[in-house]
Amino acid sequence: MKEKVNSIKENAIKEIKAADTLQNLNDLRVMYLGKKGKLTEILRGMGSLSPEERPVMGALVNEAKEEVSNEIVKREEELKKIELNKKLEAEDIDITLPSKKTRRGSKHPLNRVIEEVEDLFVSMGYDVVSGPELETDEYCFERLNLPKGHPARDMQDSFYITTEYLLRTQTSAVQARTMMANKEKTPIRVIVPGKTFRREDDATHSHQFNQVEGLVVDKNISLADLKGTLEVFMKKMLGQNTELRFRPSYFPFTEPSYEVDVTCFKCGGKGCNLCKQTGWIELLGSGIVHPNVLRMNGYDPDEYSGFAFGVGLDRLAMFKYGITDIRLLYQNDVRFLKQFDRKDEENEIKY
Ligand code: FA5
Repeated sequence: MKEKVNSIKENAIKEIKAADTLQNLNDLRVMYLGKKGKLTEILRGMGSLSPEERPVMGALVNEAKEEVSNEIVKREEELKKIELNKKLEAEDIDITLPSKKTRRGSKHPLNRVIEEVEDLFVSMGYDVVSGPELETDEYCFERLNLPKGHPARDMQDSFYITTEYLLRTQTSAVQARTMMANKEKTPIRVIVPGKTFRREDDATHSHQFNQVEGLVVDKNISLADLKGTLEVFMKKMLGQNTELRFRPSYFPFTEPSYEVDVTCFKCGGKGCNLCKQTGWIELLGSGIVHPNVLRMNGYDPDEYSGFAFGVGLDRLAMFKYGITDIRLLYQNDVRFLKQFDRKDEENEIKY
């Protein structure tokens, strides 16, 4: 029996040393030390021994079990190390490989134009203000010298939500809001970029478009201030050679009023389908603030005068980037948007 114990032990130690996985090792643990394991079975069979032999054999088997168990622990440590090294090798990262390129979107042409306009006017001392897109009839029309039933209301085809509320047709609504909000009735110099809405739809008209309103109210403001400001504005945005045409027009909230056209960028003034053969494209409306508007919004027209303008920002973007259909600005076609790369944003963080 003694030889049997020794031979089981030696076999066990040999097999444990040769085990090449933790699973393998565990199988050996069960095979030799488990409830039905080879060494445990010998302990069970000791009933047939004499009372003197039993403690001797018991001690021998327990010693063998301990040796086998120690051997298992040793091999387990070795195998764990081997497996960890294998894992580390498999997960090895080559930090010298080039990184995956992150694809970045480009800034929408309209946002570029809006930011450029804001920067220009802020540099000239203007404040940038905003107003609600869902506007009341009072601010969109009445406070701009357009009482209910005024024939000039037909100039703009509006989206009414209720009889009192509409989607604003013009950023001019914020003219009245700004004058009313200025309780001390001090001079005003603001621009208002924002969305506007009308029931129109063709290559140069969209049902949703953007305008930037300009309003200056102060003492001794004249037409020369308006003209000078618009010249600086347009030349900065469209280039020093840009030609402007001031065409007398009518807006109920300005007197005199002008529409300002710019040479058609598609045909260079020769006449084409885009400019309806006129050689010009209308870009903005403007004028000297009507005394009624000043009065209605709390300014004394004998003391104050002002100028105002409303520019179509979509048209401005079309001019600047040579876009011949306004609808492209709202379709989110990546092939179109991708063309506006980020080369003028050199100061931005590069990835
Ligand atoms: C106005 O909206 C006036 N509020 C402008 C104004 C402001 C006049 C201050 C006097 C003083 P008008 O309807 O002409 O004016 O529109 C101004 C500009 O908005 C147009 O010249 C054009 O560039 C742009 N615009 C008008 N309708 C559309 C449209 N449906 N789609 C795209 N742009 C448009």
